[in-house]
Amino acid sequence: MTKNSYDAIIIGAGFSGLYQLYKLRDQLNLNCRVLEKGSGIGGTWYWNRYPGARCDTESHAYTYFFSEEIFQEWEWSERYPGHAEIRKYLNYVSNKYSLNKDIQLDTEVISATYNEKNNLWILKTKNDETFTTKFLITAVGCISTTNVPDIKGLNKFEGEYYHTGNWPKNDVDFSGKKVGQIGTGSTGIQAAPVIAEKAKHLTVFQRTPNFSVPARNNTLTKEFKKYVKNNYNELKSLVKETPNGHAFRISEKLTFDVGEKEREQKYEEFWEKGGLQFRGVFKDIITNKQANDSASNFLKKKISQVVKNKEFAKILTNFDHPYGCKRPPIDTNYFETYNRDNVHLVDIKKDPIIEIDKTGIKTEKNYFKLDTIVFATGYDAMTGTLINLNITGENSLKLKDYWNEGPKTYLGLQIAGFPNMFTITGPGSPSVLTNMPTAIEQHVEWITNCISFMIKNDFKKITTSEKESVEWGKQVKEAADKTLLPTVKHSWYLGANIPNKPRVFMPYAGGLPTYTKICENIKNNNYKGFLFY
Ligand code: NA7
Repeated sequence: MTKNSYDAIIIGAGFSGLYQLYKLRDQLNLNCRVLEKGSGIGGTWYWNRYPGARCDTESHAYTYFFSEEIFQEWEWSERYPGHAEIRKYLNYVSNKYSLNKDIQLDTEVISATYNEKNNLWILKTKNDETFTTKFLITAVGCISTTNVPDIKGLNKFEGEYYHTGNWPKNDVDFSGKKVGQIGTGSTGIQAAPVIAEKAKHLTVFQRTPNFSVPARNNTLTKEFKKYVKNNYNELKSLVKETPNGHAFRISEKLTFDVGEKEREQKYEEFWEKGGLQFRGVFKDIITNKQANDSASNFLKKKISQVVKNKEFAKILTNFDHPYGCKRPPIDTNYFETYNRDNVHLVDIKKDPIIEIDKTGIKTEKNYFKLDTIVFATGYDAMTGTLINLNITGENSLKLKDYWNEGPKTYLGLQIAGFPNMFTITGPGSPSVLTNMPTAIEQHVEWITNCISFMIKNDFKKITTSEKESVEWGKQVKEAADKTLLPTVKHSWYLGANIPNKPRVFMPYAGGLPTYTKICENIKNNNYKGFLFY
């Protein structure tokens, strides 16, 4: 084997890339290389260092479960891990298994081309290196290609501007600055309170209001840490059993199984508990519009009670979608931030941004002088990064063209016409609808088993068919249509946040346990739907 020639190349060194390297290298003894664009490991958490950047999953679930040793050795400090602590954790895992020596940093893959004659993938990098590999595994994350909206005049702005997903390594100094923040998704809701505390003034430009429940973050007590350590097996089983891969269960009760008084008590109880588990208060919140209206009205009432400025409260609660059907944010003092004297809110649905000039943002009715603009405007999610890798499969088929009308995959794991390539948490898998490390472990283990099966049977090539992909696409659609999720107009789950992106509901909404069962049945049925040569 020549230099730069591998059994497996993994693109990306986040949660998925690290675990995949460990499994293929240390379990299957393959010669592996991880190629990572960043100058450090961490994936999402390498890039997302914006003020307030923190995971929305509780730390005792946002963790690897594959190794009890890691689980017992590592100790999270807070209920929700912050970005720096997550990087520390991933570096600890990487050092523990000596993964670093097989990770090449500062290496951006700019193309991947399947060579049919030799049944190999050829990868080119930005720094002009060429690699070949038998297996290509994309571990590029679902939300890693940033979306900076194409606003007229942005290039003329003389202040500083940043996208939250590409935040400078050295912290940005907001002191004495007039800051404008565009976007109020999970990221914007985390960032605004922290920026407001540091900046002279913050103007938030909101397109769509977002439901948010208090995170109720705190430092973990000794007792809780002990509980976590003593319950490794229980927690490991729990995250695999719940539809979203979190360490909380969704209630079996339906919203209208109980009377009004009990319903309100439940909402209050879950509001006090805080976090994403609010969506588990009743079983039918995401599937029944009336049930959803009830929960949405409770949240609307809560927000209106917090925000003192009546005009702001109206803008913040003028919802156009059901609760939980866009990715639900959780927050620390987000709505309270609008009670500060140095914070202003602009409803850009009513007063749209016209252009950016040298000194600020011009809306239809106003002008906002700014020193710094923060784009918390999200991502070209799920397909953007894969398409940008410039992947070409059999018969010179480009992924970009194959996905012209939306992503087509088999199980979100493989793409017809792209042999020996696996996509960890690809479109068509539960991915972003779950706690990511849980979904990642399931995918990595499935891929490892599949490659092991090929090695044992001396198969050189795995692919899938167009027919299977179309069938799987129908199942993904059916699962989504059983919920209210596809009813949202502006949802990145549907690609609707990116101009001209096809509108297809991309993640599998049938729940992680159902999905895992489907994958296991396929595996146990000699990988039905896959073709081996
Ligand atoms: P999101 O959830 O996509 O939020 C992006 C926000 O930016 C959202 O409020 C958008 O409004 C707004 N946006 C996007 N484009 C524009 C333009 N052109 N003009 C004005 N406002 C715009 O991204 P996040 O980074 O917050 O969260 C991503 C994921 O990270 C999150 O779901 C978690 O999984 C972690 P819109 O709602 O589209 O009207």
